[in-house]
Amino acid sequence: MVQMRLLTGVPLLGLAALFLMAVPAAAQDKVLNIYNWSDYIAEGTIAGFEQEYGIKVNYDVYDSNEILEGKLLAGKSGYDIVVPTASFLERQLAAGIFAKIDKSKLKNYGNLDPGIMARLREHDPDNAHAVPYMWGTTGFGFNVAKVAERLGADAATDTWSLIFDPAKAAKLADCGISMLDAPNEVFDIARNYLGLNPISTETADLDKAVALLSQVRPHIKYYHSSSYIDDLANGELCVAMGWSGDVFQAIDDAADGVEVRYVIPKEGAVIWFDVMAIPADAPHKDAAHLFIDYILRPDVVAKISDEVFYANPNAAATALVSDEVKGDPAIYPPPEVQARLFADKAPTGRFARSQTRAWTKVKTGQ
Ligand code: N2P
Repeated sequence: MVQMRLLTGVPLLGLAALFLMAVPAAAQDKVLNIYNWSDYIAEGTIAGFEQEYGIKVNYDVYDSNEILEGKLLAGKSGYDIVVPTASFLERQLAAGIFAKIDKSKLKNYGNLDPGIMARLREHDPDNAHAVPYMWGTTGFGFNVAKVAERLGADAATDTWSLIFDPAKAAKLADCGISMLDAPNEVFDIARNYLGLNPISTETADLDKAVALLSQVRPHIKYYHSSSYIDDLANGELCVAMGWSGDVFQAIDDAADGVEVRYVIPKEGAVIWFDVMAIPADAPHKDAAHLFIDYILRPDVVAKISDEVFYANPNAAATALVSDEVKGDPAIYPPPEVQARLFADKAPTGRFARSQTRAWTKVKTGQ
């Protein structure tokens, strides 16, 4: 029927041309290409979507905003859904690489927490290009016994000095300190530790952060943004700068006799929001909207939070999230903890390039 109407409506097109257009159009929505962070979805989330909609999902993962950004800026990534951090999406919007979200296709959109949507408008005016997925903080995880052995049972563990004070880092180096390979956040945290504006774009402040990070570099086992989950769990690291839920996954997976804790340090930590967005050249935009609406279902997203230990932005889902997760002040921080959190911002232009170079210098020591 549809093809008949098309035939009469477009008399100039030959039958073959119509089929070439119509067949891929029908087939196209049977596939969805998702590019998401590693360790960031529940066991049955994708299978549940595939079953319900008859759409095959290709699911790839990354552990760095910079890697995602590189692919998006190169264009033709083939992805239909990507999950940048909102601060990164903000600078990527200028490149015109995202499609607008068609909210009329999202019947569950009203479940989103209005307070979080207001915060996101600072990155994405009118919430036009992004729907929040999960949010969390950047603090650190530590091995309780190993840190106590080296610093003393009474040593304070609620402070970034475990990583940034060279005397302490030297004592902890043998049991392993890791840092995220997430330059923007690491520099924000270093500037904040030094009492500077965490999102300063002053070269002098960047130089001070580089000096701090370079001083402790000899004590750092590695810079990586996902290996620390297993290594903390197995007792192969004793302090790991990391993302809240990932450290909680390590706590959950910890081997017998390994006790790991997550800390939002007293000096402060980054709060960030990861958002679902559709690349402007995404081949399957209808399927992408179906998937976003599926994630907006309270039961679907509550399961993800329960498994990956990140807070979700869905107000209607909170009642369904386990008490263990929603009752943990380091996952759903109450106001007094939120007061210690600061938002990140991805720099642009010349300063962004200086910061990228500075990071290479920190990591290589040159
Ligand atoms: C998931 C990490 C996502 C947090 N493993 C980074 N924004």
